[in-house]
Amino acid sequence: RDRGKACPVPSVSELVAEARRVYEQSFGGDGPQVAVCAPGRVNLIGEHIDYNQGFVLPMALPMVTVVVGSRTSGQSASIITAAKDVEEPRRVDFDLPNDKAPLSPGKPSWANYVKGVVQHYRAPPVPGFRAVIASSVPLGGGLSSSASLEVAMYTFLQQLKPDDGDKVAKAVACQKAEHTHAGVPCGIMDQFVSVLGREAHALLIDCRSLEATPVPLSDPGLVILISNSNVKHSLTGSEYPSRRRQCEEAAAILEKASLRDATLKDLEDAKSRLDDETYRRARHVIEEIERTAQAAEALKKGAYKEFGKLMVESHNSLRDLYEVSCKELDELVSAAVEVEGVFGSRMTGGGFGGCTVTLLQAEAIDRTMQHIQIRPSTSETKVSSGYKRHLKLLSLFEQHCIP
Ligand code: GAF
Repeated sequence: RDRGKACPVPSVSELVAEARRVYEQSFGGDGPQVAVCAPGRVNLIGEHIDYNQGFVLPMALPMVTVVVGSRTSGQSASIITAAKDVEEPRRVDFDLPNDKAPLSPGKPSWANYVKGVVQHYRAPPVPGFRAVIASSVPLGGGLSSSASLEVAMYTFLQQLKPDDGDKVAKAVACQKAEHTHAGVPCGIMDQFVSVLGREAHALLIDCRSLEATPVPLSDPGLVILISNSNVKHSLTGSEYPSRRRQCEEAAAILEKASLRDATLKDLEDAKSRLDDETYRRARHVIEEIERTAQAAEALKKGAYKEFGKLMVESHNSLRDLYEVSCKELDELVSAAVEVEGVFGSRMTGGGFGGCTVTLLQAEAIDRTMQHIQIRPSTSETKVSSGYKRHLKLLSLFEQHCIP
């Protein structure tokens, strides 16, 4: 594919057709009874803030994970992944958990997201099932491929055996699955927006109260561009947990329940009691929480220049203070902000690779993509006409079930 071109996102029906084909080939019979999907996300601002109980501003994407499948009469589950770039075995069979025998994580690692959701499903016991997964969310691209799999899987189980339908509790159960079965002590942002994201809106989430305010993003003159550095990130290493630990240590030294409660003055007063790294991590968090609140206000007013400036400040802070960026992400951001009509750009998600997100004027899209020489797997989400193409798709997220 040409460099500098956007790549098309497969539609939900294409993904369902692919999953259905694999299902029929592998399990035979009448084909799957149920098809569901859940979106990935891009975070506009508020990075590494959710586990510090502050504000984040993500939006759901037209890229989704699909699960198709059927209930079976047995006490076991069979799952196949048809997702791209999976290097481990694609099929896993396991016995369903009960009070005496919980489901432990194991190999292949992609199945741990599924097992975690089965373990934490809020209306146990889970009945027997067969399922196939397909996804258009790039794996390890920082766009929440794992949360979209967890939420799609949970939604699938709801179709087999309904729970009480509480959406926030659903997001929390999926987050728990990631903690216990994937070993990532993540915050709530990704699962929350995958469950509660709305079409043509970002979601300002208060990660302490778990209340969310939708912020409209439907200006036809505006485009959100996602650029993939093609550096694969993995949050299962030690960096993500160590950042989280440093934040907790800083909060304890500042005698606060979390860094959400700390001011810059609190931090400066305690500076002599913090090592330099912990100080810088805490400073990023305290300033980023403030930036996110300001950015949400700016977006509501259509003050895109101000929003863009805050995005760049956020990126610089993630690069210099929080140290979760990498050379490729820095280059994408520097290139993007050189283009006339670009408001701002930053890395998005956990970092160490993955994607950048850029806010720009719709008329600047071609020259921006050319200038930053987007890598082949880059894709574009237009909040204007391109996004509307996905309106139908996003309203499916609300039902979480494809007829
Ligand atoms: C990852 C985590 F899963 C989120 O909870 C969040 O902390 C994010 O990194 C950083 O903002 O996506």
